[in-house]
Formats: sequence, C-alpha cells, structure tokens
Amino acid sequence: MSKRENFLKQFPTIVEDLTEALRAYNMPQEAIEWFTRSLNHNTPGGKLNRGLSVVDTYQILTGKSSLSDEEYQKVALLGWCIELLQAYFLVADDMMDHSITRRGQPCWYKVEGVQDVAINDAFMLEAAIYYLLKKYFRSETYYVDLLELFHEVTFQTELGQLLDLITAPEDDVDLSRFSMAKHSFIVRFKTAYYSFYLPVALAMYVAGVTDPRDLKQAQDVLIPLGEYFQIQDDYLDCFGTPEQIGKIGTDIQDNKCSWLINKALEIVTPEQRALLDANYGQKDDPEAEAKVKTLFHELNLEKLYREYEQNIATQLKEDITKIDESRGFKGQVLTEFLNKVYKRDK
Ligand code: DMA
Ligand code: MG
Ligand code: MG
Ligand code: MG
Repeated sequence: MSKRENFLKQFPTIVEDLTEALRAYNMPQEAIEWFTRSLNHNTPGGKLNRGLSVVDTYQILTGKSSLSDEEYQKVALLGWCIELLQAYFLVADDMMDHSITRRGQPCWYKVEGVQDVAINDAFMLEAAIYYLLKKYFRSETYYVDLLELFHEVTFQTELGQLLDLITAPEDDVDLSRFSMAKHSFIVRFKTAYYSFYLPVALAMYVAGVTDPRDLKQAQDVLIPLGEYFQIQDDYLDCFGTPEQIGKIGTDIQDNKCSWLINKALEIVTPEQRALLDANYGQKDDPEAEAKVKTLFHELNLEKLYREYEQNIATQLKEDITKIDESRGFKGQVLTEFLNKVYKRDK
C-alpha cells in the first residue's frame, strides 16, 4: 500500500471523531450530514504532500524505518490537521479568487446549495484542528507549542492572503504596484509557512528536536523552498492544463501579482507593456486573458522559469549541505522536501 493510501485510511476515523463532537451537542442529523459532506469534499482530495511530510519528517528525525500503529496514528493525525488547515484556506481562497474548480471537482462554494454557507464551513474546518489537537495531544508537554505554532502560522498565512488580495484589486489595474520583491513577500507569507515550515516544525516537536537554532535552520531553507513551490503554482496557473493541475487558472483575470507577470514586466518592450496594461486583470474577459497568455508565450517565460528552477534548486542543495546536525536536526528532511517539489507539474 502506498504511503498516501495508508494515510488516507485514517481519514474516516477523523470524520468519526469530528462528527462525534456534534452528536455530543445533540446537533440535528442534517448538521452532522452537512459537516461530513464538507469534510469529505474539502479535505482528502489533493496530493496530501503536507500531511504526508509530517510522517516522513518524523521518521527521518527519529531514524525509525517503521512506526508502531499507535505512533503512526499520532504523527499522521498532525498531518491531517495540516490538511484541515489547507482545506480551510482553500475554501476561502476559491471564493476570494472566484475560482471554478479545485482538485478536478467544483470548488465547494460552487456546489449546488452551498454558496455562502462555505464561509462558515471554512471556519468549521479550522475549528476541527483544535478539537483534534485537544483530543489527542492535550496531555503532551508540547501541547501548547503545537497550539501556538498552528495559531502563528495561520496568522502568517492570512497576512499573506491579505497582501495577495489588496495587491490585486478588481477594477483598478496598476501594474506598477507589482515587483518581484513584493511577490516574494506575499508568497512566503501566504504559502511557505503553512505548506513547508509547519509540517517540519510539527514533526520536530513530536520527535523532541526543538532547539530554537534547529527550528531556525529548518525555516531558513523551508521558506525559500516554499517560495519556489508557489512560483511553480503561479507558472502552472497559466502554463499547466486543468486536467494536470485540477483547477482552472484565474491569476491573469484576477489581476494577481504572480511570478509570471513580474518576470514579464522585467523584459517587455513599451508596446508589450501597453498590451499588458490594457489586458491584464480584466475579469470576465477571456479574450483579454488570451492576449496576455499569447504574450507570455512570446516572451518565452517558460525558458526563464526553467532557468529560475535550476538556480534555486542548486542554491537550496548547497544550503542543505551546510546544516548543523549536532543537535539532532537532519538535512535529509529538507532534501526529501526538495525532491518532492523539484520539477513538479501538478
Ligand atoms: C494559495 O494561493 C494560497 C493559499 C493560502 C490557499 P493561490 O490562490 O495561488 O492558490 P491556488 O492557485 O491553489 O488557488
Ligand atoms: Mg486561488
Ligand atoms: Mg489566492
Ligand atoms: Mg495559484
């Protein structure tokens, strides 16, 4: 059985735990069914890389090639808590980005009969994290560390989403607002902390590798790695197919400060710049979007992206060789992450 299948096997138990909370409050059956449907639609359908990484990282840090059932369930539970956090962010993100599909199915707010109830469903996906942490980790010495970590990383992500949104106002396209520096700032906050630092830091707490110098060593590589991951997401939004990535790209019409538009702005002629000024960020205008896409192809952004990818991978590999392993942290944790991400196409 693949790691992913094994991880997925735990999900029904998690749904059972969470719906038990509603039963304990005597919630009507229709509420239990709604929450169950939201959990199933929004949590398990993705690559599950974040969740799986908690288990992988824990195994590397402890040097254990296999885990007892009890130990596995405990670490995997934390993995599922990240997947719930991700589900919470994505339900809201798809509403804010006016997206249509996610993971090859309609976005939750687009499902018949859901619409704005999705806002409350997002909050409930977040609340689920703390219900599970309390149920399974309440008596651990590091319980408060887990709570603080989830809270801090959630806040960082929300700050990133705030910047992402206010840098891309509807009906006010001003490409001079964008820059690569701004892009870097946005994506580190909206993606890198929760997708890369969080899984490793969680595993470090359970494994007892918690020296602040080690948390910092992890963070110093994982944040640039997370930036690279979001640059891939930006690239695939335009150059990936919906079948490949499970979602229809919206960045051009949404006026997003993505890596592609920033790269384009660095190299365009004045005529090409005028085309971008006129056609970028035109919501409900597929023809304008198509003109921008054609220009992105003409500018050969694909080649510049491949160059970026080579350079960042080389840089990260070099940084990983400098990790100080004397207190128990291991560079291999970071290498595994880099390998999962490098040259991904979905
Ligand atoms: C994703 O940014 C960030 C969060 C916190 C969900 P995005 O809107 O580019 O993601 P996607 O392309 O998956 O909608
Ligand atoms: Mg989005
Ligand atoms: Mg978004
Ligand atoms: Mg995207």
